[in-house]
Amino acid sequence: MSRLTPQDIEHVKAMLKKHDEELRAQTGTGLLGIAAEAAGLSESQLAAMVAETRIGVVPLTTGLGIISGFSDTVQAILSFVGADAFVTAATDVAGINEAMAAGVKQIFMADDLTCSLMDLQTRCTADNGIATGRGFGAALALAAKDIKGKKVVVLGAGPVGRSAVYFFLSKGAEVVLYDKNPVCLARMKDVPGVTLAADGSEALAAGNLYFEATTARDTITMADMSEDTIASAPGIPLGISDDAMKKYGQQVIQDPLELGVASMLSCLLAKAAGKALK
Ligand code: 2YC
Repeated sequence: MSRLTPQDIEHVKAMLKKHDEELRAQTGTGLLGIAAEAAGLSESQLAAMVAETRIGVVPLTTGLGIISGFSDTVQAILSFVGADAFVTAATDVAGINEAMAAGVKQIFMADDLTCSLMDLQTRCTADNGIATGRGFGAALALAAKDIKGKKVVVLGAGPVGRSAVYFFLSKGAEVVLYDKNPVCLARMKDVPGVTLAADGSEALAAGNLYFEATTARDTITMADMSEDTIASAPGIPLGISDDAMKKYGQQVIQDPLELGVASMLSCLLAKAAGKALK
């Protein structure tokens, strides 16, 4: 999983409204609607659930430490989709205590390995990797109108890619999957509806709906794209080459944190309401 840099997220807060409009143009709905689709909720159901939240975002100094702007950006994304969210003044355990004293219902925390939103009442949790796979998967499915019976190409079989595979399968799509790590790829070999590709080119040749969830650059280039391509690309750094982005950028769904955090919220609230995420 890639660790964000302050540069990755420095413009997110100021661009939230513009990004929401871009997502609406690409998928037919905004950040809240995509997050709802990711969790199997209607937008109005999610809006009603979000209105009942009170989320403490607690900065953690463990390991490689604080990422400047990370907690504030998470808080801005949660607030943008209607949550009552705040960043604790204290970090680490003191921050958790501060959140408890402030009567929070949920806590958001991220160390170097795990990023999680937790519901104190139900003890449900939502993981950033799993939610990001569902959120970017939902965005691709919405942008493609209907993926039932269609082939979706997934590059990257890590936590995000695998979560997206299961989301696409739940929507009746077929998946062609590639990961350069044969161990990661082999984990998915017996999943019904999943075909393993021998390399990236073979995978990309299988269809024009792309899901890019690798940590490599230039996994998708100009030669792989056309005006019919739709790509959903959570991978950091962006896997789509600069020249392909220049020509086909409107057809690429991407952001460093917004869809993942909004989908963590929707997946947590769905689970806390007893809805099993199919
Ligand atoms: O500022 C803080 O509280 C830091 N402990 C946050 C570290 C986050 C590390 N994880 C990441 O950068 C990415 C995020 C997209 C979420 C998952 N991995």
